[in-house]
Amino acid sequence: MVSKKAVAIGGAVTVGVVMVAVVVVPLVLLTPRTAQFRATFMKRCEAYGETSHICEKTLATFQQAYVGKKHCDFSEGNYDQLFAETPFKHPCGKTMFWSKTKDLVHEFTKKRDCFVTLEDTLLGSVLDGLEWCGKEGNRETYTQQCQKCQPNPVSSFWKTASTRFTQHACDEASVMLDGERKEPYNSNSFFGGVEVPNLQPYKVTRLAVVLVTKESWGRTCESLGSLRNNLHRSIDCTCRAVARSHVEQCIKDYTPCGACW
Ligand code: N1C
Repeated sequence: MVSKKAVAIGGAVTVGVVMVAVVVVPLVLLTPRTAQFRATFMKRCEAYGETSHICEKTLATFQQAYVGKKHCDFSEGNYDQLFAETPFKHPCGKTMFWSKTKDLVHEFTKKRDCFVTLEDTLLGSVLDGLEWCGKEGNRETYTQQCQKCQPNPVSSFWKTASTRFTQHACDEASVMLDGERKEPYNSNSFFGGVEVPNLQPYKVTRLAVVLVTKESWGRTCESLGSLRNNLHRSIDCTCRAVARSHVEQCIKDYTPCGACW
C-alpha cells in the first residue's frame, strides 16, 4: 500500500520535475543562440585579420552595449565605448557610401582597395546582416524579433556606425545610388538622414555620386532632387550616371577604380 506521505512526496517530485523542465527548457533553447552569435562574431572578426584576443575584447565591449538591457528605447550612446575602442583605421579619403545598392557596391569594393565602405571595416563586416538584442534580467543574446520597436540595438548600431564612419571621411567621398528608384537620394535613408548631415565641411571637399542606371541612356543626375541643397555649401557635388552592366563588367575585368567612371 502506498502511504499518503509517499503520494505527497511523489506529487512534490512531479511538481519539481515540471518546474525544472519549465525553467531549464528556455535556458537550453536560448544558450545555443547566444553561443551561435558569439561564434559568428569571432569567426568574422578573425577572418577580418584580427587576433582572437582583440576579437574577444571587442565582443565583450560590444555585448556590454545591449546585454541585460531592454531592446526598446535603446540609446545610441550605448555603443560609444565600442567605437572608442575600435577606431576606424582606413584612409579617410577612400570613403564610399551607398543607398539601395548594397550588393553591387560590395562586389566592386571587395576586389579593390581604392574605396572603403562601412562593411569593409571591422565592425561593419562583423555585424553586417546580423540581428541581436538583450533582455532585462539575463545575459543572453537574442537573434530574432529584435527590431520591432525604434530605436532598437540594431538600428542604433547602424546609426552610430554610419555617423562615425562619415565623420572619419575626408577629401573626396563617393556614393553609389540606385538610379532606377523614383528617389535615388532619399533624405529618410541612412545615407540621406545620417551620412549627408554628418559630412564634415572643409574636411570633405567633394561628394562624387555614381548613379547606377539600367542602361547608359537611363536616368541622369537630375533625379538627385534635394541632395545638392542638403549638402553644406563648401562641399562640391559631382555626378556620373553609369550603366549597371558597365559596373558589372568593371568588376569582372578588375578595372582599376579610376577607370570605371
Ligand atoms: O538606408 P541606406 O541604405 O541609405 O543606408 C546605407 C548607408 C551606407 O552608406 C552605409 O555606410 O548607411 C550605412 N549603413 C550600413 O553600412 C549598413 N550595413 C547594413 C546603413 N545600413 C546598413 N545595413 C542595413 O541595411 C541596416 O539594417 C539598414 O536598415 C539597411 C539600410 O540599407 P539601405 O536602405 O539600402
